[in-house]
Amino acid sequence: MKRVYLSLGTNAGDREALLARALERLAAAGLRLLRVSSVYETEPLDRRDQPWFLNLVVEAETDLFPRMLLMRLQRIEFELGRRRLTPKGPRTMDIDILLYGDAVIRLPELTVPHPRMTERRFVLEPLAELVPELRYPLDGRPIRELLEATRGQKLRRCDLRLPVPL
Ligand code: PH2
Ligand code: MG
Ligand code: MG
Repeated sequence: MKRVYLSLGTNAGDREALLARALERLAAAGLRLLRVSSVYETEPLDRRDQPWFLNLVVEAETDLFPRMLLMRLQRIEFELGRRRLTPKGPRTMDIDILLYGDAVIRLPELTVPHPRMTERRFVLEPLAELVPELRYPLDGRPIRELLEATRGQKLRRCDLRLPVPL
């Protein structure tokens, strides 16, 4: 059983409903959900000319191997309407593997820890909420320090808290 952290993001369609549906699908796809962070509304990074996102982080346990986990996540993205038309453009659901136990994975289709997680406040803020003592596995930097460097990125914590399907 591995402890995994996933980042969910959506900026197209009924974002709140999509997050709730994604959590249900995750729970049905071989993941035991342990905790879900607050929901954050976040300014778009990379391509800035697109709507703001809702983002959150999920802590879960799974027996799925990384490749199989990735395939299940991609299937959920597809079922929730994701079509890869414009790279980095608006999407109904993006589910990324941030951490998979303490594994370091470098496959053509999957890099873990997620290569850009250290620069993204929309990942670090919800992740720090769940694991404030976390250090980035590759260099040991505390998450607080990483967060500090992303203060310029705009976000706000939303009032809603999604139910964790068990
Ligand atoms: N995902 C991206 C690119 N930019 N910006 C925010 N705020 N949230 C995201 O989830 C996000 C993004 C590519 O996956
Ligand atoms: Mg992503
Ligand atoms: Mg992705």
